[in-house]
Amino acid sequence: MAKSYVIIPAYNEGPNLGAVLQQLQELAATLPLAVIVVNDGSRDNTVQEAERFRSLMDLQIVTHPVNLGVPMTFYDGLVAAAARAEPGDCIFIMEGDGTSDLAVMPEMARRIYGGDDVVIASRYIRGGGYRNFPLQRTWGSNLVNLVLSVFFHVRGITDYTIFYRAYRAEAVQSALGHYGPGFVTTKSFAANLEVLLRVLPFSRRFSEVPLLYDYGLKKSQSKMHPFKTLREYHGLIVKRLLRRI
Ligand SMILES: Nc1nc2c(ncn2[C@@H]2O[C@H](COP(=O)(O)OP(=O)(O)O)[C@@H](O)[C@H]2O)c(=O)[nH]1
Ligand SMILES: [Mg+2]
Repeated sequence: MAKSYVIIPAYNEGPNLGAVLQQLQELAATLPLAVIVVNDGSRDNTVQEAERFRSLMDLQIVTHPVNLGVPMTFYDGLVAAAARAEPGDCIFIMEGDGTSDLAVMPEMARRIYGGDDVVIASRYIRGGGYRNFPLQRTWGSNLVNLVLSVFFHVRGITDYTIFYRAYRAEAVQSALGHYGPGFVTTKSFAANLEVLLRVLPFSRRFSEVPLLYDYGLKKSQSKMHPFKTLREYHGLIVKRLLRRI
């Protein structure tokens, strides 16, 4: 039977991670899944929170002794998942802060098992949206997604910056094999767009499910560095225009 591998990047997510893993443990009763927590040099109780679930679910904890940032976390999480997954399995990336609504996960997995290559939890389709998100960030996010959809337009995709996505394992495995350690070159949250661009050449079918992104669920501080991220989105657009990516 097909299985889902759920990667959770976690940096100082002690206040949220227990609740996220608890929900995943409940979901595992109906959706066969394995969780891969990539603890990125957290200085709080993130590891202890994850360890509580070791005997309760299929849980792998990958630890970076020091904080390496989101791009290396994606890379190591994807490498770990790709090594274990069958080509027809599903690989998720979600957030560790409680904002990735697990209610949509079964539908995302169902679509991957049905032949989609990438399924995105989108804030920009009917039924999706933002709740309790700071106004400047909502505007910023809208604008960035508008710009990215112009430069990177992928049919079926409206949300280019959300972490929460499902990938067909085969697409991830092919992309990792092709790019090797050069899979991620960015240093900020823009890595999320880069991951999408890396799997694109190995993917044909894209779809989205609506996500209500409720930032009020988050109990930890944001680790987004807006300027660094924007600069790197710009860098990826330039590379795209030069046809280097
Ligand atoms: N591994 C790792 N994860 C990170 C890092 N920074 C943020 N994250 C994770 O990436 C996700 C998004 O970060 P978050 O602070 O929630 O950003 P925001 O929701 O955009 O404000 C969360 O699951 C974080 O734990 C980091 O340096 N390393
Ligand atoms: Mg978040």
